Amino acid sequence: MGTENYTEMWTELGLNLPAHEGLLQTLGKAYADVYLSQKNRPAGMAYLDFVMSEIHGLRIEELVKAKKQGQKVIGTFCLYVPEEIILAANGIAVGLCAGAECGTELVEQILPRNTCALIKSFVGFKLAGVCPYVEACDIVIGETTCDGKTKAYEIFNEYKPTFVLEIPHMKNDSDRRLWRSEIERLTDKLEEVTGNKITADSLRKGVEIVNAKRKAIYRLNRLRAADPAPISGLDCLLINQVQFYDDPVRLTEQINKLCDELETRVAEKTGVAPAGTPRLLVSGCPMAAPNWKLPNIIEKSGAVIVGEESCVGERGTRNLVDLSGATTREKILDRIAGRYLNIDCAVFTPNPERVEHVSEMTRQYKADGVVHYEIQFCTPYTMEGSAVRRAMNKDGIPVLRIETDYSMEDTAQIQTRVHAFLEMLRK
Ligand code: BJ8
Repeated sequence: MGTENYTEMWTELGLNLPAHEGLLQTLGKAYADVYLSQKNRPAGMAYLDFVMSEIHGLRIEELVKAKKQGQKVIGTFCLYVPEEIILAANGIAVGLCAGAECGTELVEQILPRNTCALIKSFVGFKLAGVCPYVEACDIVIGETTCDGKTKAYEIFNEYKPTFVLEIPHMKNDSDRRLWRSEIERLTDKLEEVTGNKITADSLRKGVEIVNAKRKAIYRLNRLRAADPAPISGLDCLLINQVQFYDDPVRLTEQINKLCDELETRVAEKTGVAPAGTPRLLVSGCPMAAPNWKLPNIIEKSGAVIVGEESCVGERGTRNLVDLSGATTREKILDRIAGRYLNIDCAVFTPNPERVEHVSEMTRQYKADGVVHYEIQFCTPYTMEGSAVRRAMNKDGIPVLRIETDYSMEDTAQIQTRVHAFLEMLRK
């Protein structure tokens, strides 16, 4: 991860330079160990390697330049915040959820210790002054999803202006009306922050850009049904993580190019691992960058991940906004609201769609087993773990539940459990 020539920019953004330098070194080493050590990677992953090498450099330079030209940067923490509307206001969306331990001592002075690692991480990145994305943001949009996030935004607002969207926890008609009015409130807020009017045309353009990105990622996912799998789960996870930071049009082009290459690999039966390698689906909590611990253990143990049922995965990309017949601003916002309320996050009750989706994905991607990923102290996904296990067992698919955080202390223990699970699958 390069540090050349960006010191002035990082200073202007207010980063804590020594701490930031330490973070870049740790990240660079982790990326080399986890990603660059993989064998038989598609050539198209070179673009992602480049993006990662410049994740705090070139991309931030682009954001800073855009801000100087009057664009606003809008930070988000959840799939429920529609990127389409941010684009329609001529804003730039960046996903801020963080996937590494950072500033833990500072965080634990203001948040309970038993808060999930993802929440501690995004607060920690801000308190430690090491995230140029959050520093570049003009505003962040939070949401009332789980209790931890809902309350953490009150505190986060003391450090960065935070606008909180109310997310219903059920999907009845009254919830749909509430959500639709929240979409209107978000639209008003974005118009105020950016100074731009959101129109039917700008919404249509925003929807087309985001639909194209989701279609490309979905195309990529479908290619993973092949045996041998043409690309690793680690690489697909990276693409899902980078899509929250990179320019959406440029990334879409690169993913489509990668898919062209993968189609050839599938036709030639070229894989990242031999045919017959155990195929696993990972389901559960989101894995925000640079959270690669569990997939790295799984794939280095001799399995291949063929799908992610997660917000940094297919839960976030599978549904498109249907624009057919929607010509007015209101109609397009209706469609956007409807698309987002289909997301089957575990904070909803009841939430049978998610379990059905896990089951459908195991069939589509021919998974031999499911690893259910639960971030410690995440009540919604840990609670749903038993429902996922019961449903998969009915389908004859074994489930391994892993509850962990972002520390590396339990790596050996998880390795042992993953090895035992793979042994059982091979019998
Ligand atoms: S739509 S999954 S991105 S809320 S892991 S912070 S749930 S305690 S991240 Fe999420 Fe939106 Fe739902 Fe997706 Fe809370 Fe659980 Fe922590 Fe979580």
